[in-house]
Amino acid sequence: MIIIGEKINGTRKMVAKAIQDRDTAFIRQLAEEQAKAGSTYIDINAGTPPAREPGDLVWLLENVQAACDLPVCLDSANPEALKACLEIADKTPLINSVSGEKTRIDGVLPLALKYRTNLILLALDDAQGIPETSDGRMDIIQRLVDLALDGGLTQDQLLIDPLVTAISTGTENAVIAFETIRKIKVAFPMVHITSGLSNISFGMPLRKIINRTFLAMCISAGMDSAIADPCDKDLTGTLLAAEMLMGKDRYCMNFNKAYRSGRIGA
Ligand code: THG
Repeated sequence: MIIIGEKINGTRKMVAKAIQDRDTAFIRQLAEEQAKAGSTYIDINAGTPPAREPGDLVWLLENVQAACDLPVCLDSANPEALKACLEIADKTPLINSVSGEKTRIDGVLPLALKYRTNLILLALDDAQGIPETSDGRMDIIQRLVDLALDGGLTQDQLLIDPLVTAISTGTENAVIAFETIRKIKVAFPMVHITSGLSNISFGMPLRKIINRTFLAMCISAGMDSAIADPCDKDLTGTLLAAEMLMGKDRYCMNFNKAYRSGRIGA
């Protein structure tokens, strides 16, 4: 599983304050704990206005690089901020993200191609927003994968986000995500599939139970990455159990190791 640790996100109040105050210790702590908990990438999202974002995102990147050995996931649509980070990143980042929107294709895709980064592709565009059907989402994904491969990236460098909408606003919304995941696996066997988990449960009680169950069901449909909090032991336990049950954990080694080291369990 490719785990993208989501905790350094400026939409969270504590992180916004740490960015404002340049609280280096706080950000380094978040990077370190997510690295220890098994992250593959550390997501950084400054969530600040465009004029401040390049400086803020570079500051976050410098602190993550000082705190751990993991590459970052650059969670920004701002070409200036992305470029500044790509110039100083010491490991190949993951760019989050390019969609079918013209501003992203013109402003972000060329940076991913130039720096040969890994790249998240989102199933939405200017004309349709997020399509209501899995076939509508596949049309956009097909176009974006073609652009990325024509530009020299490999399938293995791509993570596709089928995009998740709230179950409270549409009975079929999780099913559409499962269908999209299955179709991506058939069309592009070597790409990775990722998703955030919290959109599914907007407007519902007991959100963590819904998020965790959704994660297990996405993994069973073929998802092999998640944007999540790896320090959440219940969530990580569900993730490792689902992966093991899918036949992707030889001798149950990952699950047992995580249990023995205290990453999962009470
Ligand atoms: N797809 C892609 N990128 C994404 C998302 C996605 N980036 C942003 C987001 N979704 C994933 N990241 C986060 C980061 C933090 C939180 C949720 C998602 C979070 N939320 C708390 C909650 O939901 O309760 C509230 C905030 C807080 O703790 O203060 O922490 O889908 N490609």
